[in-house]
This record gives sequence, structure tokens and C-alpha cells, in this order.
Amino acid sequence: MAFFETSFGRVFDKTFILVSLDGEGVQGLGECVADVNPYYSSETNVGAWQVIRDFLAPLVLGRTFADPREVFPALARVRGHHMAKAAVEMAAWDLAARARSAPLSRLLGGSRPEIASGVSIGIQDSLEDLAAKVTTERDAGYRRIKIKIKPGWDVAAVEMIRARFGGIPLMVDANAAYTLADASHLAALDRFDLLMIEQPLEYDDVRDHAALQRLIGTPICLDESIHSVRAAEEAIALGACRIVNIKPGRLGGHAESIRVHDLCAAHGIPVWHGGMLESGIGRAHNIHLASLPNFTLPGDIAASRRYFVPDLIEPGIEVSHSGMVTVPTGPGIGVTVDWDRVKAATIETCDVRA
Ligand code: SMG
Ligand code: MG
Repeated sequence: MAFFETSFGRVFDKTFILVSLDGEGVQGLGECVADVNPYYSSETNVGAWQVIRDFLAPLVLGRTFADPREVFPALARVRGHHMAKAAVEMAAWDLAARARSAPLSRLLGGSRPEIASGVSIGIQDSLEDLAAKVTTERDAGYRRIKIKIKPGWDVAAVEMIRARFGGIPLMVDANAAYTLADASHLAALDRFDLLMIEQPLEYDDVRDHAALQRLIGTPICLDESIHSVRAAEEAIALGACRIVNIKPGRLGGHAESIRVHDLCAAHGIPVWHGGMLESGIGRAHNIHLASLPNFTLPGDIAASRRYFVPDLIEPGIEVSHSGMVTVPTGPGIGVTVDWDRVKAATIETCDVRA
């Protein structure tokens, strides 16, 4: 993949755990969104591997679940490790949907046949490079553009985009790069009519975000801070955000994501689906979840070709010229995995049985 830079660093490639769960004569797949380093969240691939193999697998293998909603509660003895849990839980959803020969979206409660796609542009080496990227993605049809920001790469970048690209739907994501002391600096973004500013402050903070939201006009969207339904309840109660980014990996899977989706809907808070640079397998899961009704804003669900050429699925995820992605209608996640490519990319495997 081309490099992708956030306030916490630059990545060039991607290593992740693929969970395959056998049962009811079918196979379910889940992709773990942990990374090699604990920079976006505290989880890592090595940690998730151990937690899945030694602690999560024994809690699900050989057991019967009437509904995939029972999987996350069955893992409750293990604290945290939501990305590891989500990989297992989402594989169980794919398995359940395949066993019923139904698309995953139907089991999740989704109804949209297609979802609106936005794009996330990393920090660039220059404003010229950024302008080139914005041109490419705008012309590809994406419904909104998000740029990553950090101190030293914020107001001037947004100002350049507004000057050169006019009123395109635009937002920024800071990945926790600021503190409340930066409130007046962040307020300088108010004049650019941004859709939102995502996670400006600490990854586990709610209180300071509430204070910041009272000081700036741009709506705050929380990403990292929304690690559980309880965290979402606290954020909404305190007024820490007006929009929520849902990532099943951060929340522990589809069931917890649906609970946050429903909670936000009840409070009039729109949600959108985040991205974790997933392969087509994780991306397919995201597309199904994003078909639920309160996902009213375009998500970070872009085409496969932005990151992976070729993807692990064939065909890859495509985005139409009007910025839409079709929700697959086949059983489960409804995409075709190219197992030769998966095998060629595999570093290590582990088989766990009941
Ligand atoms: O999947 O297109 C994607 C990436 C979207 O910007 C994106 N994700 O904080 O929202 C976010 C970042 C986290 C990924 S960096 C590991
Ligand atoms: Mg984010």
C-alpha cells in the first residue's frame, strides 16, 4: 500500500490476524484490526494472537449459541481486548448468516442496499501533495473527504483545501494530538465549515472533549474514546460529542456496535462507520454494519484499490462514481476470498479445537 500517516505515525504495510470459525457446516471469517504497534489503541497483533488462542477460543469452541449476540457476553471474563474479541465475534456473525443463507446485513438489522463512502487522506509531505490527493479522491466520487491533522499540519491544510476546492464536504481527524490548552487554536477551524473534528483530545478522554465542545462551533466526533456502550453513554450525557464514529473492532464486535448505534439514534446523534485500513474481508463486515439506519453520514469505507492491489477478495470493494458502495447480497459477508492470495500472504497459522 501507499503510505498512510496519522498524528501517531506513518505506515507502509499491514499485518493482521484473520479468524476463521467452523460450525454448522459453514465457515465464518473475522478480521482483527489490531496493528503491529500499540499506537492507535493498546492492542497489538502479538497480544491479540495470544488472547484469541489461549482465552477467547476456549470460551466459544464446542459451544452452541442461539444468536451471535450471545458471543460478546460469553467473552466477558476477559477484560478489554476488544479488537481480539471483535475478530472472533464477527466471525461468529458471518458463520450465523451463512448457516441461514442470509446476507449479514439482514441479521444485523440493516436495510440500505448501498452505503455512502468517504475517504481518509493521511498527512502528506507538502500542501501540494495534499492538493493532488484531494483532487484524485474528489474526482473518484467520494462523498466526503477527511484529512488527518496534527499540530503544525492543521489550519493551513484546511485553508488550502477550502481555497482550492470550495465547499466540498470536509472533516478533520486529529487522533488525539491536541490538549484542551489548544482550544483557541482549534476554534480557528470554525470558520471553515467542517462537518466535524474527530478525536481532537486524549484517546480515553470524555470530560475535556465536553469542555472543548462548549468552546468551539465545529461538531466534535469521538472515535478512540468510544470504546464501549458505557463510554458512549457518558460522552452523550456530558455533551462531549455531537457525532459518533463506530468501529466494531474498538467496541468488541457487531453486537456492541449495534447497541451504540441504537443509543446514539435515541439521542439524535448521527453515526458513521470508521475504518482501520482493513482488507476486503474486514471492509465487507463494515459495509454490512453501515447499512443500519442511523449510519447517516459517509463512512471511512473506501475502495480496495486505495490500499490493497490486489485485495484478498475478488472482485475487490468498488466505489461508484457517485461515491456509493453496494451492500453484498450473498450469504454472510457475501464476498469471495481468494485463498491462494491469503495463503501467499500468511506468516503464521494456528489451529485451535474444542
Ligand atoms: O480504513 O480508510 C481507512 C482508514 C480510515 O483514517 C482512518 N482510520 O482514526 O479513524 C482513524 C483512522 C485509524 C486508522 S490508523 C491505524
Ligand atoms: Mg479516527
